[in-house]
Amino acid sequence: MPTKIFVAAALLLGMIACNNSTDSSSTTTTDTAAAAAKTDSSSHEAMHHDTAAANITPLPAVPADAKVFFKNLKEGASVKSPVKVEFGVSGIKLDTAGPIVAGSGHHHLLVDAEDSIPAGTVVKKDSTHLHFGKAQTGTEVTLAPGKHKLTLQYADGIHRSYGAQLSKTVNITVK
Ligand SMILES: [Cu+2]
Repeated sequence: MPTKIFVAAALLLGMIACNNSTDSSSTTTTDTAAAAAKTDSSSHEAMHHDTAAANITPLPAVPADAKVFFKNLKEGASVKSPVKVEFGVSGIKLDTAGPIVAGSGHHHLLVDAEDSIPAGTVVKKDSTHLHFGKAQTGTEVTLAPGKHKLTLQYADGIHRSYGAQLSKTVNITVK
C-alpha cells in the first residue's frame, strides 16, 4: 500500500521538522501531524515555519526589572474630574505602535475594566480601553463622582499585552 508508506514517511518527516525547531511555543500533537500528513509533508513544514515567522511573531520577552506605574496617582487617592493621569515606565522603552520591537511598547489606560490583560492578548480599543500608540506619557479622563479603578497596561507594537508584570492598578475616588 504505497499510500500508507507515504503517510508514515510524512509523519516521520513532520516530527523531525518539529523536533528540530527552536520555537518552543509550538507543540505538535499527533492530531496536527496526522492532519498535515493527510495532505503532504511539505505543507506541514510550510505551516509550521509560518507559525514561527510571519504574522504570528512571538510576543517579545518582558525584561525582568521592567514595570509601569502611575506617576501622580496613589492607591486610594481622592481627586477631581477631569483626572490627570501621568504614565510611568521603567526597564523597557517607550515607542510608538506599529513595528514589533523587542524591549519596547506603549501605554494603555483601562478605566473600570480589567486588572491586567493576559500576556499576548491584544488590548481591545473602546471607551474603557484607551491606547496611547503615539508614545504619549499621560492623559486626562473625565469620570463621574464615585469610586473608579484605573489600570495601566503596557503592550507591544501590535497592542499585545505584556501581561500582569507590566500592569498597575489604582483605585481612586472622584469627588
Ligand atoms: Cu495599543
